[in-house]
Amino acid sequence: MKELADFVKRCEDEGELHRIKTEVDWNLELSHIAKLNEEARGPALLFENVKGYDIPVLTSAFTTARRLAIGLGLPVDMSMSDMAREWMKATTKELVRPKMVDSGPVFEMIVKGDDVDLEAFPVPYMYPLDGGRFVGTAVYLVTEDKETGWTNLGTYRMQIHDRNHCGIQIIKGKHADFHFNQHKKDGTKMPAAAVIGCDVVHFLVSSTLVSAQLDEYDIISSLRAEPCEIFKSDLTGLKLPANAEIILEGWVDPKDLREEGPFGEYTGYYSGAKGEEWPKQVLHVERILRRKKPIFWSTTVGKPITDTHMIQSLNRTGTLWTDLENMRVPGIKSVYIPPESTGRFWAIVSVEQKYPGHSNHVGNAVIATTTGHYGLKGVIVVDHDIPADDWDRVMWALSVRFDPLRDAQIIKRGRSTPLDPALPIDARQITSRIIMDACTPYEWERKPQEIFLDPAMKEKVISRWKEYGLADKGVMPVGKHNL
Ligand SMILES: Cc1cc2nc3c(=O)[nH]c(=O)nc-3n(C[C@H](O)[C@H](O)[C@H](O)COP(=O)(O)O)c2cc1C
Ligand SMILES: [Mn+2]
Repeated sequence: MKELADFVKRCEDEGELHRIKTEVDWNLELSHIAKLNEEARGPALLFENVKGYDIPVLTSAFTTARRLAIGLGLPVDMSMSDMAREWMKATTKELVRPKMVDSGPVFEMIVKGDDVDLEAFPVPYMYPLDGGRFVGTAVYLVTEDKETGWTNLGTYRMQIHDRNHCGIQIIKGKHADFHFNQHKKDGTKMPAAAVIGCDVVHFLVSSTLVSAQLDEYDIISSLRAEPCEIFKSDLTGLKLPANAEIILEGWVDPKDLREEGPFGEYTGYYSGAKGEEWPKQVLHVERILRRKKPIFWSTTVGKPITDTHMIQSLNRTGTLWTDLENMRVPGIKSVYIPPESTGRFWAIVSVEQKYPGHSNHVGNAVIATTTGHYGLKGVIVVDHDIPADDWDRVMWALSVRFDPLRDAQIIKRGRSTPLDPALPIDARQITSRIIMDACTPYEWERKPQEIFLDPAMKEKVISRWKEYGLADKGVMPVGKHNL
């Protein structure tokens, strides 16, 4: 898969795409259709007739595990945790490097100077109290490190201010913030480009906590097991994807900071109310590279579960697992950051214990990783018989293997996210965390006796299952429970 249209086609082939041909307004209607569709776990949507525009809008691309699997080129019935395992495997080998090319479909149309108009695209207005139209949701910003030449891809929301300016919400400590600070120090403008629509893996990776100095193009190429095609821009000098739909190119002036938002965020609350947040960077768009007939990609945000939460769940589980693997923490069986936790606030890890305190080692390791040290509120560790993504059994473990006084540890200070509505609006830099160890202590000599079925009788019953007439009723003896 090389471009966004390849994903759309694969979804269509799998019955996972719906084309909306009736006229839809970009002003609230489009986002409300998408949100209600996502609540119902519906298909990806391609809005082909957006009022006033002849460019289609793609939403709900990744609302289900099935479509994430399609996007990653994995078997469609793979679970989120198993997909994250594949992610970990692909990114803990020697990384595949991108390939430099001279041109690509994104050069079909070049719009410059006074012709630049961000409202030429069918940008949705999403929630009633939003501060404007957000041109960047399924977007990534490309920036470069002045000292090391490291190229970074990061997904940061972008709001249209006017024809050729959009605000960017780069949260402190994000990689584009590192690059911005270099320019702020020198008083120079930062070259930057916003990419909207590309091979879908680009977006999965740009919204991922890949470690600093690691080039996201390498991760993209490694997940695809094929070099992605990039070119060096003659305008900004940045390395940009040749197969993108739309690229907004220009620069960020350290002196031009403006209010941005509010925006109905993935937490289920608005963020960026007037006067309540820090002023945000602005992309001055000098040139637009685009296809003649691009697909405009947008993601709904808001309350879980939308495709934003599914994306975060998958890619953060992937990077957390990669980090744990790189730390050589033994015995990890599965890892999961549930989309219900907005795809970021809670992690669950299953471990096969091999020494006293092993499960605690895992809990502490999680919160020391790049993913786990940022915004995470809690980690639940379970024994190896419980898959991390089997919530029913995780709750069982918290009920029968967990003693709060012994097994919970509160860590008082850690990096938070300014979007966390559980923290006071003027004190969102730091959060506490909890480690909940729901494993039976390894060192116990007398362990409680767990119930299992008689293995021979279980086999016999399964072999005679049809005779009992239960199969005809659609009841099959293969639950996920460890009986
Ligand atoms: C749909 C979506 C929107 C996001 N919006 C923002 C945002 O506005 N600001 C931000 O700092 N991070 C945002 N994130 C999270 C970042 O993309 C993520 O932290 C990523 O690691 C940033 O790239 P970096 O690590 O290279 O800085 C968003 C993620 C998703 C999936
Ligand atoms: Mn990065």
